[in-house]
Amino acid sequence: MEPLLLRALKRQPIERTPLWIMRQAGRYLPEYRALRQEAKQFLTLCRTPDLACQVTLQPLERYPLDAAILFSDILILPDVMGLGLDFVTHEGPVFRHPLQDERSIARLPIIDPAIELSYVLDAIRLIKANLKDKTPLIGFAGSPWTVATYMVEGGSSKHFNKIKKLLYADPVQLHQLLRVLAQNTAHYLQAQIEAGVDVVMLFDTWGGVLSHADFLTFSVPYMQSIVTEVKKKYPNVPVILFTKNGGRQLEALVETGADALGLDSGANVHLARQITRHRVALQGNLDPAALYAEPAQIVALVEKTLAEFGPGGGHVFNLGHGIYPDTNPEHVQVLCEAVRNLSPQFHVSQEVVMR
Ligand code: 1CP
Repeated sequence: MEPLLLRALKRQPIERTPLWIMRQAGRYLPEYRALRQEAKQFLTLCRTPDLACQVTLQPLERYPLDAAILFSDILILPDVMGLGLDFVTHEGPVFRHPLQDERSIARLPIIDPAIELSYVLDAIRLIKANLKDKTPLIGFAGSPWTVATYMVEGGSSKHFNKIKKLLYADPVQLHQLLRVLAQNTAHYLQAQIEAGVDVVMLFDTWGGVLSHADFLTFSVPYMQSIVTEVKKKYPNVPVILFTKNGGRQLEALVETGADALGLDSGANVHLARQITRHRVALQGNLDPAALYAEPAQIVALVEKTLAEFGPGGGHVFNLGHGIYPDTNPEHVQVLCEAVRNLSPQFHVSQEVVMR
């Protein structure tokens, strides 16, 4: 039988709700901090398959999670497209060669992931060999719009002035950039699948900063073209789309042909169920800050979340966004046990649910 996560993403009947955690390998784990200190640079972890593999597996050694997620970053792609990525302490990601003019956009290459991103593909093969088919592996990339914000802003941004200026002053250039990114991203995700990932996810972290009309123009079509390209070659590999603050955009996201949509903690789950009408699975959406609560309260919040998603398949438990670095690792164990213990009651036989 297929792993629980894959059956849930395909909206098949399941016996309990699967759980994985965004940023499950990361700074809240002391063993991650130790490896990170040894490697000195975050990017060294990403570029060294053995280290990326070790970090990917760390949370699975501690917790009974239902998926592993490749340890990498959405900004690895623009790095190898020639922008040169650094992570600066207290500043986050910074590109040495941000996109500043038409020429720099026109020069962007179509890359061959087997060459430029071979270290990611090697990491995937190593992780898969270690997971021994028990636990599925999630591969990922950023959405073209989200990655473009970093490429044009030069790093993280609060107000997105530069990319919004490009959007209004020269939309043709922005579309050109998004087209190249969509093509590279589709090839990159196909290569990740060839190397062994079982599911792919697109992180559209900044889709929510666009107006509804601009979201339909500058984010959705490029995610849709990636879904189409991936599905053409790998129709059975589930694709998850996660637009942070995308609760208003669910109909457009369903129409991309994705198998599942991630919901952030602000999303109205009842409304999301009504809009999506079981055409996709839903993933989420416990507030990452809920893990600051006492164990008994965490259990109660898990039950509340499960009840909001309601009975039947098509739900993958997750946080609404990445886990915070100052989360108590013992509280993650509480979360795992609560989802395991409380979710079976939401998956009684179809017959009972129908009545
Ligand atoms: O050790 C450290 O200090 C590095 C912190 C870190 C980590 C652990 C960064 C820097 N990236 C990652 C790994 C990462 N990034 C994963 C690994 C798998 C996992 O366990 O989930 C994933 C899926 C990502 C995806 C990612 N990177 C996103 C999308 C998801 C999200 O959080 O919204 C984004 C926006 C990034 C960019 C990025 N990389 C790192 C940071 C601090 C940031 C965010 C910068 C910003 O806020 O603008």
